[in-house]
Amino acid sequence: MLCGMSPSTKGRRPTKPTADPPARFPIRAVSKMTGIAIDTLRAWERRYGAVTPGRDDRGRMYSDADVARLRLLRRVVDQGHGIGRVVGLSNSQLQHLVATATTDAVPAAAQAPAGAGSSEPAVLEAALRRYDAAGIDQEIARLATVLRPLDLLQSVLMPLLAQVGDDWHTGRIGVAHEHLMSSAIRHLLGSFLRLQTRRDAPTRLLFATPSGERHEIGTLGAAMLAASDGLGVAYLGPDLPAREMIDSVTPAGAHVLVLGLTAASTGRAFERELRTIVRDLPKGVELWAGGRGAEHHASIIGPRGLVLPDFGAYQRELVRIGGRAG
Ligand code: B12
Repeated sequence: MLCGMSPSTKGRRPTKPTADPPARFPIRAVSKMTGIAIDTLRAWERRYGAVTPGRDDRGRMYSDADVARLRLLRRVVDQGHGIGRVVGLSNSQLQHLVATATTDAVPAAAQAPAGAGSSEPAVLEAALRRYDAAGIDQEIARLATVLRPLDLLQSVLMPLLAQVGDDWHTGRIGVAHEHLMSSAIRHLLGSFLRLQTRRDAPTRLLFATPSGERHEIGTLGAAMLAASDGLGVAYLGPDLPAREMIDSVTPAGAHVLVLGLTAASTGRAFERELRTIVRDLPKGVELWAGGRGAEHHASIIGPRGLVLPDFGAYQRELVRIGGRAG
């Protein structure tokens, strides 16, 4: 929805109506979604005011409306129109230009489907029922290109896992489905972590789940977030005896030990492991715990460490120790 052109802004896009949905796509994702090179995006903005993206501490953030307009501009420019000539047109005028064009210059494959950032739960559910691992990978990987790591984790992967858990618990799906979805998510997070891990990061965090706790995805997600924030990460994985963790902290040069605990993290043996960690963790090393089980064991962890209710709280701690908010 774009208002008409006033003479003073000839050639410049009129100011944005406030109704636009929140800006949520970084420039790299927008370049992929529109097929417009990053340098061109910057030039179109700087020289012609094609769109005026929002900004956060990591740079430009584009809204859905920005992406839609850029796609239109690209199609018109692909037909041979000069950006300087068409940038002042409204979206409906641009659509008219496209519609009247003899040939549509933009190949179908280059056009991203509408609502690129939103996940179609039905898509993932249907893929899961068909045991379509590639379909699950593709949908999650698509979301990973358009969402910030924190949003991917908090608004897609964690709710998806909770849904899978409920569906398993109510018998709507089987254990095999749960395994399929959790391994797809584990692999994706693992490859992200590998891509983002830096060897020279000054501040390092060690990640593990205690002995008896085989649920690792929340912890792996936390490791991925720390790596994407530019911090050093050593991911030790699930089900690790307390002694092993304690003995690894100093040689690993870790400043923080991060534990992941789920609702399944219960029992005397488990509590003994936690107490050993709290008692023997070297002084000066911080202890952070997250996941539903962390709140359950706050009385053991609390005096010595931090209980983090969700990834938002966790992200704030990462920033406190030098992470750049991803
Ligand atoms: C995937 C899964 C498995 C996989 C794990 C695969 C893997 N490599 O991780 C496998 C198949 C191994 C498994 C096994 C079992 N599971 Co299981 N599992 C799940 C499932 C579906 C997802 C787990 C997960 O990753 N959750 C992550 C999120 C969704 O959990 P959350 O705690 O709500 O986390 C929130 C925050 O705390 C934060 N967060 C999460 N982690 C972290 C970490 C950090 C550091 C931070 C900062 C934040 C944070 O993010 C979330 C959203 O905000 C859950 C369902 C669920 N709702 O969790 C069941 C679930 C945890 N499992 C359950 C059970 C019972 C089992 C088994 C005992 C089953 C059995 N009989 O064998 C075994 C136990 C294994 C063991 N010893 O640990 C139950 C636990 C119920 C209970 N109260 O005890 C659940 C809840 C399913 C259910 N609805 O009943 N499971």
